[in-house]
Amino acid sequence: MRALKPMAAPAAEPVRVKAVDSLCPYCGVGCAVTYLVDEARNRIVAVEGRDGVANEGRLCVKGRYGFDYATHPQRLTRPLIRKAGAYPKGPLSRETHEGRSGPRRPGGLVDYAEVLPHFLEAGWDEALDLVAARLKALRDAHGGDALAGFGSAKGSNEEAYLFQKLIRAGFGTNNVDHCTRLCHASSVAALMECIGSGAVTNVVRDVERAEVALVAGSNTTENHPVAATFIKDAAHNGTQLIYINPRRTALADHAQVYLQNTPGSDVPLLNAIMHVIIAENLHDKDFIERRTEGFAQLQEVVSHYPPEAAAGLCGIPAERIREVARLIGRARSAMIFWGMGISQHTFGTDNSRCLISLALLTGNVGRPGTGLHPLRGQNNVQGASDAGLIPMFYPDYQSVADPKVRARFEQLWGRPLSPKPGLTVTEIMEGAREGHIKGMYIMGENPFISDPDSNNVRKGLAALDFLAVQDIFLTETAEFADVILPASSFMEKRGTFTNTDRRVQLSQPALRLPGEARQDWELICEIAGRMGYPMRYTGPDAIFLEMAACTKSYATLRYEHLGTRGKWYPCPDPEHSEGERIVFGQTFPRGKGKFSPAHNKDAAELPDAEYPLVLNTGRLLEHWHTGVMTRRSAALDALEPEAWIEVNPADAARAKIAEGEWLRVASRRGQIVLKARVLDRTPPGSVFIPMHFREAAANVLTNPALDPFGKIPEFKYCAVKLTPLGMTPPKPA
Ligand SMILES: Nc1nc2c(c(=O)[nH]1)N[C@H]1C(S)=C(S)[C@@H](COP(=O)(O)OP(=O)(O)OC[C@H]3O[C@@H](n4cnc5c(=O)[nH]c(N)nc54)[C@H](O)[C@@H]3O)O[C@H]1N2
Ligand SMILES: Nc1nc2c(c(=O)[nH]1)N[C@H]1C(S)=C(S)[C@@H](COP(=O)(O)OP(=O)(O)OC[C@H]3O[C@@H](n4cnc5c(=O)[nH]c(N)nc54)[C@H](O)[C@@H]3O)O[C@H]1N2
Ligand code: SF4
Ligand SMILES: [Mo]
Repeated sequence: MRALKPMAAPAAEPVRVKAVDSLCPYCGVGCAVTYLVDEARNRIVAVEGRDGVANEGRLCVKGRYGFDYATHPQRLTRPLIRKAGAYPKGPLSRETHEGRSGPRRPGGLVDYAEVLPHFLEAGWDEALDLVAARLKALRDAHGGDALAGFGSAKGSNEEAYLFQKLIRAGFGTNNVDHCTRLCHASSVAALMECIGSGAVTNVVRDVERAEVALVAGSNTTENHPVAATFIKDAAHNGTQLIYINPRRTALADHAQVYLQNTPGSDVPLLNAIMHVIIAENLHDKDFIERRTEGFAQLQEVVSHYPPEAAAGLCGIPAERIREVARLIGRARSAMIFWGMGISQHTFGTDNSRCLISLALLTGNVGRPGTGLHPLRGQNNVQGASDAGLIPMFYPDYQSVADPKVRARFEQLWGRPLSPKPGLTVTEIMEGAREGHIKGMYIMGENPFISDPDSNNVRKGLAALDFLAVQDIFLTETAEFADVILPASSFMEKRGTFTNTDRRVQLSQPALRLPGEARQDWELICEIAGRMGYPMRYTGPDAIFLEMAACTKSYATLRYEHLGTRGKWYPCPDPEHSEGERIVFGQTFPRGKGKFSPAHNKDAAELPDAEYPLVLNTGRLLEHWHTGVMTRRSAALDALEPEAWIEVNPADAARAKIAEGEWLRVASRRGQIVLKARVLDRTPPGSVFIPMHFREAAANVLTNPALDPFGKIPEFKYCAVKLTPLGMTPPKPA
């Protein structure tokens, strides 16, 4: 026990606080924190960074001040059942989603007063029986493939493992997916194809040992802020930082070379860089010979991209391309990081293939200060994928279509399993619209706001015969639900979480559950049992043991050895080792690394006379995705309280748009209203909208067109037009 003055209370009396060593609940950096908890009031009073391997005491504003969502008065505390006849389903407070956005509700939260009257509070047995009975009836009448589940990268490995097990063994379908589909699915598709593993090869902090670091399509300072501090430190200590992003975000200020390329032009830019490296004989012939295949194909494709030709496509002068190629080609070690600006395109897999080719071409894998690092987003998106929350894979990326693998899992789980790979997030929503997906269980995701083309998602969610949502708040998605199950937040649970570095770390409960809310893992088991598939565990450690037994990369990990600092997987020695910081020094999981060259392609929807601007969407430091958590955090909400759109000064002048003016933004799919910020960070011809604000949700506008390999939507590119509406807030229509 430590004595500490609480942040908020004006008490003169010191409050007794307990220190709980755990993790930050937000991003994939996986910072280690200590929560200082007032146990009597069940409140976190302060957060301190601790000596985690990923953060060494450092925290960003979310880790430090974003904890209070967990004790927000709107936490769900009792199960809710939709009243008979409370239709039409869907956001009852629908100010945005049909173009009627505006300042009506500045807090930007679901209006509980408007929504709650459509639901009845229920007891646990009643709610769980209803969920199980309805899902079971749909399964028995239409087959398992009429059901689907979205699991959560905000939950632990144990929760992800149980969730996919319930869907596969209990529902009888592989229709289980999660937000990785909207995130790095294309990167993973390319990594699996080219090296045979989707996880990072080197940890973030290896950047300290890199001569060159290339960061592409990542707003690192806002989205992986603590990782960015290590990249910035390296840049100040001699690492040559190359930064590729059409939008000039803060990392550009620390880069040796900043390349502000045309949106969607990474393939021609990277091909031209590789063209120069080969032309100037800077490629690593020994590495190519020993460790790769397909070099001739790469050579052929990049021969079509001399810098002078590529310059016209990517907007970077030929001489600058040569400079960058020489920087990378001559470096003894170069490390590559990438984010959503690479992955979220209809050619996201091609973008990643080119980055992988660049690493293979220059022999930059498997050594200190080299490697491939797709920066993973959610605090447990790496772990949720490892645990099998993916429609085509059981845990550890073992194919559901492989009869031998399937037989093993049938034996382990005691049920016949479907040999058919399941549908992805976006395909499931389409299936709901078409009527062949009839029932869903959504845990810890908010697809109505996070999936592309909200007006179409609305049709899918509303068409379901039955929807159960398990969350900590009544989200926009939960407004469509038939049953809402109040679950545990990060602050209330114990479990393992795998960060972007493959570091498996243990969380500890800091708070007691509010009201009658229950642990996520228990709810999954309750539903399974009531559907006739008993799942019984004594706690998260027992679930972890079962998962580790069928997940090779976790096989040697045990709760009792993880300590307060966790371990990297793969971890050869259960007792002592830290795990592997760098992998693939000798060989790749697929044997040889494969060059998979790609030609330049256009985005699915290009600007034209009617919709002349390119829309780029993404994130802000202070907010988390659909805003459910961070807009309920007092400090974070105060820092970024409302929606805005970034417009380049040249476009603003042409359209006579003033700073702070209200704009209508329309695409072919919908329209929203928000305030203009005139800033030259976004290049002329493009605008940027943060995705966090439900009252002006970016996804009303976005294009659901998919990358053919990763099935990821084109969140980073569609065509929009702006209409200025003056300085006074427009009345909602
Ligand atoms: N504060 C905060 N942090 C987060 C999250 C959050 O919601 N809020 N979410 C987490 C999650 S799940 C994820 S996946 C990560 C995402 O982290 P990032 O990958 O940084 O994601 P985005 O903000 O979507 O931005 C990606 C960048 O790509 C750029 N870009 C757009 N088009 C192109 C292009 O054609 N080429 C190139 N080279 N760049 C382009 C954009 O301008 C933007 O700066 O963040 C994680 N961290
Ligand atoms: N336009 C546009 N759209 C995008 C993107 C973009 O860049 N642009 N990025 C995409 C990406 S990369 C991602 S990852 C997705 C994210 O999309 P989502 O995963 O749908 O977004 P979140 O807001 O993180 O939703 C998390 C939900 O989990 C709940 N939750 C939090 N903790 C717990 C818990 O412990 N238990 C339970 N049961 N629930 C919990 C929260 O209340 C919230 O409702 O968005 C995608 N959508
Ligand atoms: S960098 Fe990520 S994990 Fe670290 S404090 Fe910030 S949000 Fe949390
Ligand atoms: Mo993500």
